[in-house]
Amino acid sequence: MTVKTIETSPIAGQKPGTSGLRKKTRVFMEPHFLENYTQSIFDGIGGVVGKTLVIGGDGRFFNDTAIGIILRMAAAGGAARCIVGQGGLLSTPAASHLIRKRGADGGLILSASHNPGGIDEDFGLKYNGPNGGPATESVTEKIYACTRNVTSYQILEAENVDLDRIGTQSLGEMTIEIIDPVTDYAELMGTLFDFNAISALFQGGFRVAFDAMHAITGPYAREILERRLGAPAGTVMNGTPLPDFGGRHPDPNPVWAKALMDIMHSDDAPDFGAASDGDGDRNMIVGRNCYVSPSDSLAIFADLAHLAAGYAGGLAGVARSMPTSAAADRVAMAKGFAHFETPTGWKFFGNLLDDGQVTLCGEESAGTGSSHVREKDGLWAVLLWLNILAVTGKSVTELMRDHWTRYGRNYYSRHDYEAVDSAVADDLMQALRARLGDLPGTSVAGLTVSGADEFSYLDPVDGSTSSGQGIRLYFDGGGRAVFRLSGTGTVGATLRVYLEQLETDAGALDHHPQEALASIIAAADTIAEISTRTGRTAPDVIT
Ligand code: G16
Repeated sequence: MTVKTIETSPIAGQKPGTSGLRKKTRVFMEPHFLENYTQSIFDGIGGVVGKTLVIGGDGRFFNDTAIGIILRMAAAGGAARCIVGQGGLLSTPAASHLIRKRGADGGLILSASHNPGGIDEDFGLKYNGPNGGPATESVTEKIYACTRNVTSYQILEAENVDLDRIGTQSLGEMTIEIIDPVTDYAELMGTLFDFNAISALFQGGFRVAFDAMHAITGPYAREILERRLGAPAGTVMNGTPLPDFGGRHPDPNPVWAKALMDIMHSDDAPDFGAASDGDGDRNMIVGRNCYVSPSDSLAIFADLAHLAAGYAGGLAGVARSMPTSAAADRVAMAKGFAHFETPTGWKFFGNLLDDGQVTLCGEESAGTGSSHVREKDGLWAVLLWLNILAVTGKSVTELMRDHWTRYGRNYYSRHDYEAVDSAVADDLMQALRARLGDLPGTSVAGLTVSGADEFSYLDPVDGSTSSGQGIRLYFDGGGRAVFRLSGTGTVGATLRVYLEQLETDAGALDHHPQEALASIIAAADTIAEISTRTGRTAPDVIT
């Protein structure tokens, strides 16, 4: 088998976003596109000679072909070993766990997460470091620099690897180990949660509906919920991963998981509903007639995670992304542990987790996780909820009501305007930025702006600074609106507007969030001139 060196030249548009590089699948399939980016990852991390890499993806269209190419390039680059999920499948949290458990030098995860899959939809590739977490900003910058200078890549001339055959095989000098993608992860979950208590809950007739959205968590959820915990067959819906996710958008929110929302709001609703996304790191939690916002889910965990064996010793601290509501902060302050506010992107939690400063992390974008891996983890969140429900004997609705009564309710919503013309979105943000100094004191929609700034983060562990991380408006009365452009879309720009209002009046905890936030929504629209600049009269997605 010979190593071929292929001449190439930089391809524009290979700047990684919030979580790796995401593009239309057809773009990834263009000549040299995947190869250029893979070579840039290898070069950006100082080469792969003698290294062990974990490789897997969410099974979307092009997953297996791309893994074949990456394996031949890793072999050409001198990697010692690649650990690959059978069929090329690994959920993002399972990949993170494997990197850590096997002491690997890093991993390549193929996914565009919650974005739809298929030849005309989205594909993505990201590098995770030896701690199992997404590449830090500095590594990402190095990779990006390499994409702008790449002149050639190396690839082994060889037959494609059989990704379905468990066991080891050789590719040139490199060893490939094909493993079951579920086993290690399922065992880890068994160490964190009281499986007996959750089993007993199921035996008592507690019913769960888990929507795997034809994405990666199907096999994991079937193994853990149905086989190990004894939930009835059929608990896991849409459990077979499909290359196009069955034509659905594998994003676990009330819009894209509407079928589950309908079940949970029906007369015969199960006790607990949950969904996970394309690569298994996001989660949606729904009780009977009770949607739990991701920010509230993090706050519940901050309050009650100690009820699960893995967290019985208490929490070091909790971190949330800046746009996430402050509900978890209120728990941390009441209980006396640390809380942190980071930019959007799981990579920003890595240092705090590695340094032992936090145990739990969460984001409004349907992500919660803990120090057990360095990614957010959809099934982990489902199991922690089930563990808490089993120990307390309460329903989701009762737990939420107790929580709001004790800590107050941070009414919260995110409004997304998708596929906005990029120049229009940039202008909107720039115009807002230019007015930050003038806005305090102005009144709009009956609300007075009390403060306005752009979020900048100083990492307390490595001292690095990340600026330009979202524009914040604060209103008298404790309300907040945040504006930022998504770093995960593939078409135009997605404007995200995050809206929050704290309510502590016990008689006002049951409003619909859109009603409770009506004034802030109106003020945000007027101040940012959303309708006039974009021509949109309503958001495309409300979470
Ligand atoms: C990724 C990141 C998250 C981030 C989310 C949304 O999630 O890992 O940290 O919150 O994107 O980012 P943005 O608002 O820039 O679109 P995932 O699940 O897509 O990998």
